[in-house]
Amino acid sequence: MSFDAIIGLGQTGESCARFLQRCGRDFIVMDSRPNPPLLSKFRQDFAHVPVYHGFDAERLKKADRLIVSPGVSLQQPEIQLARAQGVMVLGDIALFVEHNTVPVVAISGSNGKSTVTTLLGEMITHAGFRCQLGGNIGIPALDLLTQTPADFVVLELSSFQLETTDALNAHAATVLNLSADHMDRYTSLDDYGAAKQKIFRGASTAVLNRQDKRVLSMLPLNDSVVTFGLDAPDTGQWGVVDGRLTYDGNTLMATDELKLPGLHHVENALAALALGQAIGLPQWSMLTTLKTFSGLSHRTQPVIEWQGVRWINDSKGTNVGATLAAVRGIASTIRGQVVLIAGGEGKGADFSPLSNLAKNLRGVVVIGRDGPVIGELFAGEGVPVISASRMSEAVLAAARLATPGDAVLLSPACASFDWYRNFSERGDHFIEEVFAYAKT
Ligand code: UMA
Ligand code: ADP
Repeated sequence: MSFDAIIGLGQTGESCARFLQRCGRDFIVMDSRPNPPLLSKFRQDFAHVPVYHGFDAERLKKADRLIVSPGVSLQQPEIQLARAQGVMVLGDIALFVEHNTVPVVAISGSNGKSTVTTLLGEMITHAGFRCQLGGNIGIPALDLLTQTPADFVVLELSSFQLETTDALNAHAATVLNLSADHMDRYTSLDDYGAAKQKIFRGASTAVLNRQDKRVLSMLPLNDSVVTFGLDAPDTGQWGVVDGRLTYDGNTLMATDELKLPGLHHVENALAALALGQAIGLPQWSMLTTLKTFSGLSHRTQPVIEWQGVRWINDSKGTNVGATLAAVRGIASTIRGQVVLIAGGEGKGADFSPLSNLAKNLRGVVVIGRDGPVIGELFAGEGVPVISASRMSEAVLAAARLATPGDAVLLSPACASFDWYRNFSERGDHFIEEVFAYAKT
C-alpha cells in the first residue's frame, strides 16, 4: 500500500491532513505525545485515519514520504532510520511550493519576522494588490492553497520549516538577523544559520542585513542581492543617513516619522522596503504604510503610563537577541531606566550577552524556570534583582523598583511554556496584572 506519514499533530499536521485528503492520498499520523492538543478534533474530522502515539520506525520505513512538522527534530532516530531506507522526508512548506502558483516573498531571521511579514503585507495591500500571509506567523501555508489566489504570498519561515524545504524559489527572500535561538535543537549557531540560509535557494532577489556578519556570510549566488543596514548605503542599497531612511542616494523620510519606536524597527522598515521594491511596489505607497503601521501585540507594545512609569509588553521577546533589541530600543526613548522582567524556558540559550544591558537597567525581576540564571548574571553586575514566583508578584516587584521616567518592560528572553500555553497568554496575563496593580 502506498501512503504518507504525517509526523506531528499540531496546526501543521492538521493542515497536511486536509491537504493530503484533498489530493486523495492515503496517510497515517504519528505524534510522540500521548494526547496531542488537536487529537479529539482530528478524530472527528478524519475518523478513518490511523493516529499512532510514539514514533514507530518499522511503520515509518514503509511510508512513501514523511511529512514532518516543525516542532519535531529531523534528528529523531526513527526519522533518520526511515530516511536511510530511502523514504523521502519533507515538510509542509515543500508541499506548498510544489502546488503554489503565486509569487512568494519569504522572510526569516531570529527576530522581527512577524513584524516584517505583517508590515510587508500591509504595504502590498496599500499598493492595491491582494496578499496572503502564512507560515510561522500562525497560518499553515497549505491552507492558503484553498483560498482565492492573491497577487503575492508572504511567508514567515522558521529555521525548522526551512530545514525540510529544498528550494523555495521565492521572488524575494530575506534573513533579517541571526542570533542564538532554539539551541536545544541545533548543535551550534552555524548549524542554525545553515537552516535559515536555505531560504535563498532559487530566490530571484536576496535581501541581506549587511551589519549582521553571520547573515552577510550567507551571501548567496542569487541574480540580485540587495542589502539594508543602519549605516550609509552604497549605490542601490538601503540605509540611514542623518536620521533619514535612504535608498540609492535619495533620502526618503525621517526615522522618527515611523510609528514604531526603536532602532530594531528602523531595520525592519528597511527590510520591508527592500523586499517591497523587489516585487515592484511603488516607494511612495510603502512610505505611507510605514507612517501608519503601529506594530503587533506583544512586541514592545505600550500597555499604560501610570505614575510616570511606562509599562510595555514584549512577551514575544523569546530569545536573547530580541530582549537586547527591546531594552536598547526602549531605553533610547525614555528619561529614566528600564526595569526588566525576564525569564521562562531558556531553550538552552547562553544568556551572558544580556549583561551588556546593565547600564540601561534600574533593576531586574526574574520569573520562571530559567529566571535564576538570568538573575545571577545581573547580580554580578551590581543591578538589583528580585525573584518572583508568579506574574502578579513580578508586576508588584517591578513597580517598587521603578521611579518616574522609567519603563517596566516584560521581555523574557525565554519561551513561555513553563508557565503558559504560549507567548500571547503570557503577555495578556502581564497586561491584566498591570491593570490590576494600577487600580489598587
Ligand atoms: N510536538 C511533540 N511531539 C510531536 C509533535 C510536536 O512533542 O510529535 C511538540 C513540539 O515539540 C512543539 C509542539 O508540539 O513544542 C508543537 O509542534 P508542532 O510542530 O505540532 O507545531 P504546530 O502546531 O504545527 O505549529 C507550527 C509552528 N510551531 C513550531 O515550530 C514549534 C508554529 O510556530 C507555526 O505558527 C505553525 O506551525 C504554522 O506554520 C510557532 C513557533 O513557536 C509560533 N515557532 C517557533 C518560533 O517562532 O520560535 C519556530
Ligand atoms: P519573530 O516573528 O521573528 O519572533 P517579531 O516581529 O514577532 O519577530 O518580534 C519578536 C521580538 O523580537 C520583538 O518583541 C522584539 O523584542 C524583537 N525584535 C523585533 N524586530 C527585531 C529586529 N529587527 N532585531 C532584533 N530584535 C527584534
